[in-house]
Amino acid sequence: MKPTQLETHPKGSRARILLSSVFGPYAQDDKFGSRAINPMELYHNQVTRAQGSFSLRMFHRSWGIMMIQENISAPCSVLDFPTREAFARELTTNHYDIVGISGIIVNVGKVREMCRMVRELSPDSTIVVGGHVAAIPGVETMIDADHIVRGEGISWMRRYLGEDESAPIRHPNIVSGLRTRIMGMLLPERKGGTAATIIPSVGCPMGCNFCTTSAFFGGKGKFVNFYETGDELFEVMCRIEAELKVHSFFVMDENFLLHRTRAMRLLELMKQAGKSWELSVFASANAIRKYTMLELVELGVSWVWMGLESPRSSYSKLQGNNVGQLTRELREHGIRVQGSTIIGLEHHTPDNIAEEIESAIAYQTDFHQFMLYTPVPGTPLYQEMSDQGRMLPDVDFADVHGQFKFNFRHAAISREDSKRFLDWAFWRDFERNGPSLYRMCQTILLGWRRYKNHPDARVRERFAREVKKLSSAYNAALWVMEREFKKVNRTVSERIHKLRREVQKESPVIARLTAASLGPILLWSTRREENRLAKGRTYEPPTFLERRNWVVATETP
Ligand code: B12
Ligand code: SF4
Repeated sequence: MKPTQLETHPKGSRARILLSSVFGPYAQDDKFGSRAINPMELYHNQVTRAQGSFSLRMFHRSWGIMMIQENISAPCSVLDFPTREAFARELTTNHYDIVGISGIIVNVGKVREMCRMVRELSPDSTIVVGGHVAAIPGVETMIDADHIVRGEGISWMRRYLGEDESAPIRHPNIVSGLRTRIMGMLLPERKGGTAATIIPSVGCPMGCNFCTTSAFFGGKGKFVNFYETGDELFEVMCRIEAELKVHSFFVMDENFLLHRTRAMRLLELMKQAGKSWELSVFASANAIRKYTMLELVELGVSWVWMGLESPRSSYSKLQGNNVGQLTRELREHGIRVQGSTIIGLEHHTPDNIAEEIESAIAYQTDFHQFMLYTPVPGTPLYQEMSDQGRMLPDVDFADVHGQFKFNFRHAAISREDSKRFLDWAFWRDFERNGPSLYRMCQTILLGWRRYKNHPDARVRERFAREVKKLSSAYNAALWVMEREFKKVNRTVSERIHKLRREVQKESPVIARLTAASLGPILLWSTRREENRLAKGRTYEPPTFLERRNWVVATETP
């Protein structure tokens, strides 16, 4: 390791840089730390994983390295989701002065292997490792890197290249998801069909004790804003709207609504310009409560990811909030809710855990993530558990992702039982509430009925867009879900039937026609998918290689 005082790279902005995510395949067990239960898929990994062919499957690019690439003037390649062979090929077919590797804690084995490969195949390269993997105490002794970067990476890389680290942040055009698949159908990827990702900031000032993103970017009271004002954000969104032809944004900010001044200014500008945008946001209950439902609807909030930690826990983000009522209200206003529940909080015991899970499920959120309470290196919780001698010594970092078993000694629940309770929570939510796609359809209908005659044309337009999908493709999906869910829970199947009838009232001809024409095809693909999944089919993201400032590099050796 080099001394902590950072020296600028001798070539400065002329240095050639490779930024890579860790290698796949991911959804399999291997010696580098891939795990079959930890695929590179957000929903199937931790939200809809028990929903069989109804699980929402999609991939997301590695946005951290895309952001860094966009904000440096050095010639830079981004290699996303490589195989080991593709990484080796890139190292040997091009000469790189700097190789940056991005990983999170579960990936430490892969980061180690990639550092080894760089030393062997490109020995003159400087190795820089960033992302959450850097939070592991003593990581310097686990991997052979020259620099290990903790926290925000754009400013670090700019500093290392001798560039202006406080220059405005340029936002890359990011299509939020790719290769989306549901009920055995791969959705077509047409321009503008998928939301764009916007990253206004990293970190969260709430500082919940288990939260790794908050801790990594400074902890309680701290975060890094890329765009301070609503004006800056609006400008970025307008540009991306025009370039990607989108009107829907996935706002990747741990607690977007917490920054009310910025959000309200954004709303003002959206109104002035007549923007009928849809925003998917992460927000804590206390932040959501800073807004009226109408403000949220006008701002285009159509999907909220919200922690539902047990009412008996002491997290300040929940203080004074009746989360059940809030969830109901949001859905009644057409806002899809993705709840997040932690299994294995300090007060959980084998006697009360089922009841706690049942009450979380009773909120009837559209989507529900369950995660094990997990002390992750770098967080206050990890420190506390280490101080108390409660961390289990032999747990592989590849298994510390909250979807397997406890990595610490819980006061009342065993490691084996932690997995049983977690798996049961996913199953029970599916069995009692039905597929998330069906719940989403319910929320869309509620929103449409409430706002279809709203005086603001932007709001009407947004709900009209949503209901169009509901009465066509989604209605065909409802037809299939109603049939297939009889095997799981007849009562839910009847509820789906009722919803379908309601949808048909809104759009009698189209809804009937699509159910009759598309329904049987979807039924066939759903059953085919069930068979494939039963035989162990998994999905992997494609590899991306993107170069920036590359021509300049070849002209100025
Ligand atoms: C999108 C996402 C994913 C995507 C995959 C993205 C990908 N292509 O790898 C999906 C959904 C598939 C995913 C999966 C998982 N994820 Co995830 N994911 C995220 C999420 C929501 C956003 C990441 C992001 O883009 N952030 C915005 C960018 C700008 O920030 P950033 O990536 O941290 O990058 C900055 C710095 O870290 C740094 N940096 C990053 N890379 C590099 C490289 C270099 C060279 C340098 C210098 C700097 C640097 O600079 C960047 C700019 O400041 C984060 C939460 C969050 N808010 O960050 C969780 C998060 C990263 N995921 C996490 C986890 C645990 C997982 C899973 C294990 C799932 C699970 N069970 O929870 C799996 C693992 C998958 C696998 N097999 O590897 C944790 C990581 C915890 C940890 N301490 O390691 C996070 C922090 C969520 C959380 N709070 O628990 N994830
Ligand atoms: S409110 Fe959410 S994002 Fe913020 S610190 Fe707590 S868990 Fe993390």
